[in-house]
Amino acid sequence: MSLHLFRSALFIQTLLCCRIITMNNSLFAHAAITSSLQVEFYATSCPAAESLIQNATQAKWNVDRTITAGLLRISFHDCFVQGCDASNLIKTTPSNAAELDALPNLTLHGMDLIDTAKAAVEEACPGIVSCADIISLATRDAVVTAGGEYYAVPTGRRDSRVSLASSVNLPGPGFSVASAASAFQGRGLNITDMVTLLGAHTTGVAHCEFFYSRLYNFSGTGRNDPSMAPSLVESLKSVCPQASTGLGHTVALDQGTEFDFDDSYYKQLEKNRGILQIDQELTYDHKTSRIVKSLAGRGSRFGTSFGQAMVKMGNIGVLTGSQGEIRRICSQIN
Ligand code: HEM
Ligand SMILES: *[C@@H]1O[C@H](CO)[C@@H](O)[C@H](O)[C@H]1NC(C)=O
Ligand SMILES: *[C@@H]1O[C@H](CO)[C@@H](O)[C@H](O)[C@H]1NC(C)=O
Ligand SMILES: *[C@@H]1O[C@H](CO)[C@@H](O)[C@H](O)[C@H]1NC(C)=O
Ligand SMILES: *[C@@H]1O[C@H](CO)[C@@H](O)[C@H](O)[C@H]1NC(C)=O
Ligand SMILES: CC(=O)N[C@H]1CO[C@H](CO)[C@@H](O)[C@@H]1O
Repeated sequence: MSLHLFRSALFIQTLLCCRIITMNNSLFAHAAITSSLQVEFYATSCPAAESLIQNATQAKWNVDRTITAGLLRISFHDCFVQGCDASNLIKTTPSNAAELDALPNLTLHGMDLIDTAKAAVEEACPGIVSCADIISLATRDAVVTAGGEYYAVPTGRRDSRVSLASSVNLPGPGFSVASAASAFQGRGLNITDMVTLLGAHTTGVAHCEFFYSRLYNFSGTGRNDPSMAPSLVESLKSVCPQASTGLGHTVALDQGTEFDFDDSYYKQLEKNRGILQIDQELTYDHKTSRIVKSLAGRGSRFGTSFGQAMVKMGNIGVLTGSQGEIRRICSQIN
């Protein structure tokens, strides 16, 4: 049996963190097409905004290079749940279990920078710049600071007044390529967009819990995932011992250049050195393997393509005009 057939047989392996996608696909696809965001939306209403956000991001990065990964993951979780409306920054209150209460949030970080940047723009121009736009702009700035290519970020998003733990419905690390692709499709993102956006795994880390079964009991076989390079299996086992429980330690998602925003993630996949099952699976699925090859290869267009895909993701379900609000504090509805 070919490795490909073997792998596609395992299909959806849901970890505790992730429920199966049940979302109404037409909901998000519509919003993605009708976006009315524009580059430099704040040019007259708050001309210093982008520079203030960039400076705050740079200052943070100077002391903490993990901020790039933190922001990228915040962007992904924001846009994929109810649209890019900063709904995942809201703290839970006694009367509302917000998105942050859902299990996939557990390891989100970087919200402190959003608060710092928000405080700076509120001082310059109160009540003008949304938290949702700050997420998008700071993420771009952090990508550029880490060596990625610049892309202009369309803005004009407004912040949601709703955040519900029960609406968190993200693809999980054990999803097959096909099920992950359908989660992206439901938000108006095609399979090329998905492979390109997963390139964000060129930076940041994963906790042992999310790839543990690939080391010790891959799809119930009692053995490691045969598609993982044996040397990587050994080194990951030493970081994630079999007896450990809970989230445990972390390893770099890109075993090449952890903090550089580059195409090394795809090169590692080509060497069977992907960390999450969904990462490695991209090289085995016939729809995605060629995309990985081209992003890993000479003349890779990853730099430019990533920015374009981020702009596309940034359109999902946005609130504009008089919808929602401009939050005064990003972690609280006004
Ligand atoms: C099928 C889609 C995806 C799945 C299943 C997935 C899954 C995961 C998992 C399980 C982790 C490890 C979390 C932890 O241990 O703390 C992770 C980390 C990360 N993900 Fe994804 N991800 C997906 C797509 C994306 C996208 C589209 C982006 C951004 C554009 C992204 C950005 C990141 C980053 C930067 C990290 C590292 C976070 C950190 O170091 O704090 N992911 N992802
Ligand atoms: C899904 O969206 C369609 C089109 O907007 C709508 O007619 C249908 O009722 C929705 N289904 C659910 C389960 O929300
Ligand atoms: C951002 O930092 C640069 C370089 O230090 C500085 O010239 C610029 O004025 C800062 N931007 C704002 C809006 O303060
Ligand atoms: C996916 O969308 C991108 C950007 O919108 C487009 O350039 C590309 O041709 C599409 N790819 C597929 C496979 O549909
Ligand atoms: C591996 O997983 C299978 C299926 O979930 C389970 O029945 C088996 O006990 C596990 N083996 C070990 C060694 O944990
Ligand atoms: C950062 C954050 O708010 N994390 C929350 C994620 O969800 C868990 C469990 O529901 C909460 O206990 C955390 O506080």
